[in-house]
Amino acid sequence: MSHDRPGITGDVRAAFDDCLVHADEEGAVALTVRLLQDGVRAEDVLLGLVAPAQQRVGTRWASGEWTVAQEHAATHVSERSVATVAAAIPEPGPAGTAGAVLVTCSDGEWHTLPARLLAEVLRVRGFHVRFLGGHVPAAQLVSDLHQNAPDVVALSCTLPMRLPLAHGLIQACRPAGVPVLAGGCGFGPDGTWAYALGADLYAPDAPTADTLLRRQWPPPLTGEPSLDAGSTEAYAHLARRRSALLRHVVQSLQDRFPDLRDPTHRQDEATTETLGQLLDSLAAGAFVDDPRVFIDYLSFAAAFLTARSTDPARLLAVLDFLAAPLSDSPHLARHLAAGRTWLDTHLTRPSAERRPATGA
Ligand code: B12
Repeated sequence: MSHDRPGITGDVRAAFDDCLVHADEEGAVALTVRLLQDGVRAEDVLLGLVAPAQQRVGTRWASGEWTVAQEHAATHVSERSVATVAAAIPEPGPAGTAGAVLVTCSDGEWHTLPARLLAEVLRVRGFHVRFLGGHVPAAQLVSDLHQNAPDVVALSCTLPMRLPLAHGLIQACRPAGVPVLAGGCGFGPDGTWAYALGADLYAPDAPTADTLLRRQWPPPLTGEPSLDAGSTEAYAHLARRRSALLRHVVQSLQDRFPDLRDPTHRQDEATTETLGQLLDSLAAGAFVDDPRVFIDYLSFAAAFLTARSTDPARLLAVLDFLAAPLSDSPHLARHLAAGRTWLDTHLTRPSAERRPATGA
């Protein structure tokens, strides 16, 4: 995505960043209003200012420079700015004169800002947009489809670990005959996983989405999932045992690293959440049969732990604890081994300290 957009100068970017750093909502809103009054296009504010600033927020949070609270405050400021732009976008003609797009995230997905940016750009470009936000279960989506009859569902996925749930949403649109346009980093490089799940279209960004939608409107229902039975069975195998596996890994980890035990149980919650995400990433990787999903999560987790002064080699121990219970699924064992190889190669710990892959 190009950052060089008319009216979005280095000074403007620095001023907006400053608003994010200081959680200055009023300053961000005033800056946004001024840019629009100066004739900067709404789309350029959304994609040339807010989106890249939000990506920098991600870098600051992941590197430990910012706390979660700072990230939340900054994201809220970005959301205020998007809302300010949205309020200035003229409504498209009456319903029926422009295409109707329903923008949604799958369940388990709370990254609503990327979807909202898409929604507003499509609105600027003349579509009628209905925005459902984050964490939408398939049954709720279907009921909304019946009530509001959109021409297209635009599905945003940021976390690859939510791919199986995104698949549920895509398939839920089928009986209603509504095509699905997929987008967001969670669908992988070039939208590989969007097509595997049966999406009809994939676009890496909002302008490309607009181009694709206008090329053939409404888009035909061409998507066909290409998941093999072994992969979905391996996913289901892990999903069925998720709770028991999670208990086993949390317990084993706390036994090995007593500092993780916390009498107030506050730490337990964080450990359980992280390990749950690790299991979901392994399951999602098995589902689309691509080791990059699990490796992508391990790479995030290793960087996240390192930035918070926790030895990322603990991830190796986690994979060891999973090796025995998952050895009955060659599919899952293969994805686990790929993750272990990645950690072995990328963690800079003396190899003598590492435990063998089978040492559960
Ligand atoms: C803000 C944020 C959050 C906020 C979200 C708030 C909100 N209202 O959106 C909160 C705090 C909820 C959050 C939580 C988590 N987050 Co977060 N988050 C971010 C952050 C910093 C910014 C996201 C964002 O707005 N990006 C800016 C937009 C503009 O970029 P974009 O996503 O590429 O979207 C554009 C295109 O992809 C496209 N697009 C998007 N959707 C669609 C859909 C269609 C149809 C189309 C055509 C196009 C399209 O258009 C968008 C606009 O240009 C990112 C860092 C980052 N670099 O993005 C991490 C990030 C996404 N989060 C991450 C993680 C890990 C998490 C957590 C798991 C953390 C945790 N340990 O709990 C949780 C998961 C919560 C959940 N279940 O969803 C990781 C994901 C890593 C991975 N590969 O799995 C990231 C990348 C951070 C990092 N540096 O590692 N997060």
